[in-house]
Amino acid sequence: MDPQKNPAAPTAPVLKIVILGDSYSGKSAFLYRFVHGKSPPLPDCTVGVDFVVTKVRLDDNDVKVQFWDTSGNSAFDRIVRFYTAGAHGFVWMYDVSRRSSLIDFEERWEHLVQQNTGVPVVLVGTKCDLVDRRDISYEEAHQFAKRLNIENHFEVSAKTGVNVEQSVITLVAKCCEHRATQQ
Ligand SMILES: Nc1nc2c(ncn2[C@@H]2O[C@H](COP(=O)(O)OP(=O)(O)OP(=O)(O)O)[C@@H](O)[C@H]2O)c(=O)[nH]1
Ligand SMILES: [Mg+2]
Repeated sequence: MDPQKNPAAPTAPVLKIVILGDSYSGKSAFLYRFVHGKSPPLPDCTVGVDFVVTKVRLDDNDVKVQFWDTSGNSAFDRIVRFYTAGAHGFVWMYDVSRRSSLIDFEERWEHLVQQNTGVPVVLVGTKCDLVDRRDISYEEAHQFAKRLNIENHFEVSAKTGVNVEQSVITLVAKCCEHRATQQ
C-alpha cells in the first residue's frame, strides 16, 4: 500500500514521538506501561534520552513509532532540545500530584510552545491513581491545554494503566493525519 495515500500503512516511515516533562513526573513509567502493559519493576531516573521503537495498532495498520523518553532533569535540557528536532508529535507530561510539574512546563519549553508549528501534542497528567494527593484538577489542566491550543488532554496512571493506551493511540492517529497533510 502506498504510504503517501495511507500514512498509517506498514511501509510508512517511522513516527518520532518525544515525551517531555518534569523530573519524576512519570514519563518512563508511562512508556513502560504502554509497551509492556505493566508498571516497571524498578523506578529509574532517565539519563539524557532513551528510546524505544514499537508498533502501535491503528485501525487495521501497525504504525512503527520511535518514542524518545527524555530526562526531566534540567541539566539535560540542551541535549533534550536537540532530540526534539523533527518530532512528529509530543507527549507533554505532568504529575497530577505536583502542581509545579504543569505550571513550570510552559516557561521551560517556551521555544516549543511558541513555535506552534502545528505538530500534534497530547497533554498527559499522570499518577491519577493518587487520589488523596491530587494537586491539580482536571479542569484547571484542561484550561491550560485550551489556552495553548492543545486539543487532547488525558489523565492516566502507569500504575493502573487507565487511559495510557488511549492517550498514545489518540496522539499517533493525530500524527498520522498531520504527516499526511505535510506530504
Ligand atoms: N502512583 C503512581 N506512581 C507513579 C506513576 N507513574 C510513575 N510513578 C512513580 O513516579 C516515580 C517517577 O517515575 P519515572 O517514570 O521514573 O519518572 P520520569 O518522568 O521518567 O523521571 P526522569 O526520568 O527522572 O525525568 C517513580 O517512583 C514511579 O514509580 C503512576 O501512574 N502512579
Ligand atoms: Mg525517566
